[in-house]
Parts: sequence; structure tokens; C-alpha cells
Amino acid sequence: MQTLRNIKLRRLASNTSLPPSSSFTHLPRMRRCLSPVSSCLAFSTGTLLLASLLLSMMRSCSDSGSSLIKNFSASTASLTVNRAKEIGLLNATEDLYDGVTVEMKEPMESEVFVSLLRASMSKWRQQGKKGVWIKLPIQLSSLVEPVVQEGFRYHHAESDYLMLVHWIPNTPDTLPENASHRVGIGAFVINNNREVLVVKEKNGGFRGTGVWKLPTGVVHEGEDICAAAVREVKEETGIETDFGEVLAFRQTHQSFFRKSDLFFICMLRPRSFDIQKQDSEIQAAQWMPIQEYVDQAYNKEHQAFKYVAEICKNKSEGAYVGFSAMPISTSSSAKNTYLYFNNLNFNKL
Ligand SMILES: *[C@@H]1O[C@H](CO)[C@@H](O)[C@H](O)[C@H]1NC(C)=O
Ligand SMILES: *[C@@H]1O[C@H](CO)[C@@H](O)[C@H](O)[C@H]1NC(C)=O
Ligand SMILES: *[C@@H]1O[C@H](CO)[C@@H](O)[C@H](O)[C@H]1NC(C)=O
Ligand SMILES: CC(=O)N[C@H]1CO[C@H](CO)[C@@H](O)[C@@H]1O
Repeated sequence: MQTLRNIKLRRLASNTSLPPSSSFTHLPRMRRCLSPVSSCLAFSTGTLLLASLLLSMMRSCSDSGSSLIKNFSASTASLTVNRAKEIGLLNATEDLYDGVTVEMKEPMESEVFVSLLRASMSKWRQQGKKGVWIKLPIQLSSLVEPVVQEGFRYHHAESDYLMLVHWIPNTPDTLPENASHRVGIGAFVINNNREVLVVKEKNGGFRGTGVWKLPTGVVHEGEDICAAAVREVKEETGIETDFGEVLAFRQTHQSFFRKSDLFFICMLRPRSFDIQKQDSEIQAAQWMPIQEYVDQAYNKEHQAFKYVAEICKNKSEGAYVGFSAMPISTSSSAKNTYLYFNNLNFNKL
């Protein structure tokens, strides 16, 4: 259906010697051909769009078809709101900040898209809208160029879409920033023999250094820190654990592309003891007496590692208390969240 419509539009565009009279003669036939497809378009009034196209065509008399399309775009740009309503607008949802979001789904010719966007923008401007978001799935990457030409900038991207944004008012924009941090965990797993679970990594900064380090990893989107720590330990070493506490955290900058990094050192209690290391990332894994771990030259020479090792040692001696994870249910929604806090005095609260 979409293809049929595109063919029709191209035919309109490439019909280089269409006299005014034949515009009239062709009108009913074209209407018949096109109106059934309008229902599956991303905008609601495809038929009216067509009518407007034909109107423009009549106005521009014996134009060449390509200038017809150009003039069609130019004329929609100056349309009033009422007129814009007639020719069709992009489907948008409003947000709580006087903004609108257009989520493009169906393929669309860029000329048609630009016309709809201009008409929509003029309506949003009149309505006092501020931020305009356009989400383009990767299949519609050909629309990136026209959106940028209309004054939009990139906001963020994921593997399957690009989000572009435009701030309408003449005031400094108050759009939310894109993600600024990556979140990671380091897992301090200690058994009843005061041995720490340590690994040697095959890749990254520690490759070939011989350093035994805590298992580490990145927290997934939508994953809790406490769950990420348990998952990473299981993935890298095969050891099952229960989350205990967040012992400390570190923030670094410019660590991953331009993003900052938040790294949480977590203490976990093992529930199993047989190590089955992950071959792709881990060169070796073992249980190591805590003092041996602390005494590694690397940990003495690097301040952050020195403190972390000391905190872990103190924890293993019962001389340190970190933050426990308390599940908190949020009002009506089914989403659970965790509050991390030092619960030494919790019962007194
Ligand atoms: C357009 O918006 C209407 C009403 O919100 C919605 O039902 C429809 O699915 C949307 N169409 C597209 C193509 O997004
Ligand atoms: C993302 O945010 C940072 C500031 O935190 C900014 O410097 C950067 O330009 C933003 N990136 C995009 C694509 O807007
Ligand atoms: C670890 O414990 C020792 C002895 O109580 C103390 O001096 C040191 O400050 C503690 N270190 C940290 C990082 O808490
Ligand atoms: C053939 C025709 O009418 N072309 C017009 C298209 O629009 C431009 C600018 O609006 C005019 O200069 C052309 O004459």
C-alpha cells in the first residue's frame, strides 16, 4: 500500500508536462487511486494532503513536476494553523513539559515528511510548544538529513534509533541532557576461610599484568546494582552469591567516550565454592587469602586500589559497615526499587 502511494507521488513528481486542464481531468481518478491508502499512513488526513497537493498543482499551472513538489513544500511552510490541519500533521504525543514527541514508524518520502514537519512545527509554535522530539528508527535513517536541515540536533542514539530534538522558543533550552554516566560494579566475595574470589582478566587494562583483581562488570539498563554484582560474579566465576552491602563507590570522568563512570564496590557472600571461570574474558580465577590480596604490589602502588583493599579487609574483620539494599515498593506501580543505606541503627528509626 505504501509502495503504491509512493509510486503515485513519484508519478506526480515526474510528470513533466502536465497542463492545467489535465490536472482537473485526472483529479477524480487520482483520488480514487489514493484514498484507500491514506488510512495506513502515519498521518491522519492523507486524502486531504492529496487534495492540497492537487490544489498546489492547479496553482502552479504548467510547472514542471519537480518544482511542483518544491513549491508544495514551500507553500505548506507558510500555511496557517487551520490550513495545516487540513493537509495533515505528524502524529505526536504531548509530554508534561510543553513538549511533543513524534515517533516515526512507517517509511515516508522525505518531501512528504518535510511538508508535514513544517506544517506541524507551525502549529506547535502557535500552541506555545517548546521541545520537539523526533525519534527515527534505524530503518528511516534517510530522514536524518531532512530533520537536521529543519533545525534539529541529535540528542541521543541507541542501536535501533536516533533521537533528534529542536527547542522552539527563543529562550535557553531546558531540555534534559542525555545519559552522563556509566555504572559499574566490583565484587568483593569472601568465604568463611577469609579467602577472596579474584580473577585475572584476558582483556582490558589488566591484561598481562598478572594482577589478581575483584570481578568487575557493567550494570545493564534496567538492572539493579545488587543484581548486577550477583550476575557478574556468576558469569565470570560460576560462583553463586547473595548480595551483602555496597562498601564504597568511586566516580571518574571521561572514562567511556565522554561519559563519567560510577563504580560500586559490593560485598557478597558465596553460596557455592567450585569455580568455573568464563573462558572468553577470564584467564584465571581463584580463592586467595585476603592478606595476600591486600599485599599485591599493584594494590599498594595505586591509591584507589589501596583503599578498596583496606576497606575489604576491614569488612572481613567486621570493622566496617556499608550500605544494605532495602527493597522499596513504589506506590501503585509494580516496579520495585532499592534504597541503599547503612542500617546499623535501622531498628531505632
Ligand atoms: C497516530 O495517533 C493515533 C491517536 O493517538 C494512534 O491511535 C495511531 O496509532 C497513531 N498512528 C501512528 C502511525 O503512529
Ligand atoms: C550529552 O550531554 C553532554 C553533557 O552532559 C553534552 O556535552 C553532549 O553534547 C550531549 N550529547 C548530545 C548528543 O547532545
Ligand atoms: C581500616 O581499619 C583500620 C583499623 O581500625 C583503620 O585505621 C583504617 O582507617 C580503616 N580503613 C578504612 C579505609 O576504613
Ligand atoms: C513554477 C513556479 O510557480 N515556481 C515557483 C515556485 O516557488 C518559487 C518560490 O516560492 C517561485 O519563485 C517559483 O516561481
